[in-house]
Amino acid sequence: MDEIPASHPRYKSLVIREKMKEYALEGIVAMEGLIAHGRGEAFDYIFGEKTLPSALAAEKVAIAYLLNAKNPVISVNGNVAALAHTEIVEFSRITGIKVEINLFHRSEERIKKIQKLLENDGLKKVYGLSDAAEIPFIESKRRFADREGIYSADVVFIPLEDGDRAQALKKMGKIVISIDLNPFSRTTLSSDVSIVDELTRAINNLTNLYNDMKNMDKEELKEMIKGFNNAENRKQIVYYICKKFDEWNGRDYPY
Ligand code: PTJ
Repeated sequence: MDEIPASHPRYKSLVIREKMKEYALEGIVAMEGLIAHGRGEAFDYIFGEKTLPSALAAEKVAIAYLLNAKNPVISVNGNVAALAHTEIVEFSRITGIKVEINLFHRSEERIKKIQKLLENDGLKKVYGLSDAAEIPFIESKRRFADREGIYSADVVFIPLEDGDRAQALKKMGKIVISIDLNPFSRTTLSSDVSIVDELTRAINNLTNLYNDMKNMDKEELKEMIKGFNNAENRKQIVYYICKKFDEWNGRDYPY
C-alpha cells in the first residue's frame, strides 16, 4: 500500500482509493469498478462528502419500506463488498435482510472471493451462489438471480447498480431502493427510493435509522412512505448541485 500523509486534505478519500486498488488486485473489485468509483467520487466532492438532508430523508423512507417488507434483499457487487462488507453483514444481522451477490462482470472466482469476505464477517447464508433463476428484460450477466433471494424479493436494495437491472427489477414489480451518488443515473431515475449518498455513509445511516425506527407503528411507516415524493427529493439534490456551482463560480481557493 502506498503511504499517504495523514495531513493530506483528501486523506480519507485517498485511503479508500488505496483500499479499492488492493481489492482490485485481489480480484474482488472489477477493474471497471475503479472507474465507477471515480465517478462516484466526483459527485461526492460536490456534496462535500456529507449526507445531504434530502439523502437522509430518502434513507428514512428506505427503512420504512424495509420494516414493511416480507422478503427484502440487498445486492452486493465487487465495489460494495470492498467498501462495506463488514457494515453490510452487520446491517443484515440486525435487520434480517438477505444478502445476495450479484455481479455485472460475473465470474465464479469473484463470487467465491466475495462470499468468503462476507462469511468471514459472520454472514450465515449468502444468496446468489447459483444461477438458478433469470431476471427477464436484461441480457447482461446481472440477469442471474437467486430464486430465494432477489428473484422472489418484494423490496430490493441496489447499491452502485447499472441502470438495466434497476429497470428490469421495476418491470418485475419490485420496490427498488438504490444507493448511487449520481442523481442523473438511470438507476436513480428508475428507483422508488433513490438514496443519493455515498455507500458507507448510507449504510451507517441506515443502521442507525433502523435502530431508531424498528418499533414504529406499521401505519405510521405506511404514512411515511405515502408522504414521500422521490422525484421531488431528487430535485432538491440537483438544486443543491446548482447552488454549489454558483457558489464556487469565480471563487479562488481560500488559502
Ligand atoms: O462488481 P461488478 O462486476 O458487479 O461491477 C460493479 C460496477 C460498479 C463496475 C457496475 O455495477 C457498474 O458498471 O456500475 P455503473 O453503471 O458504473 O454505476 C455505478 C454507480 O455507482 C455510478 O453512478 C457511480 O456514481 C456510483 N458510485 C460509485 N461509487 C459510489 C457510488 N455511489 C455511492 N457510493 C459510492 N461509494
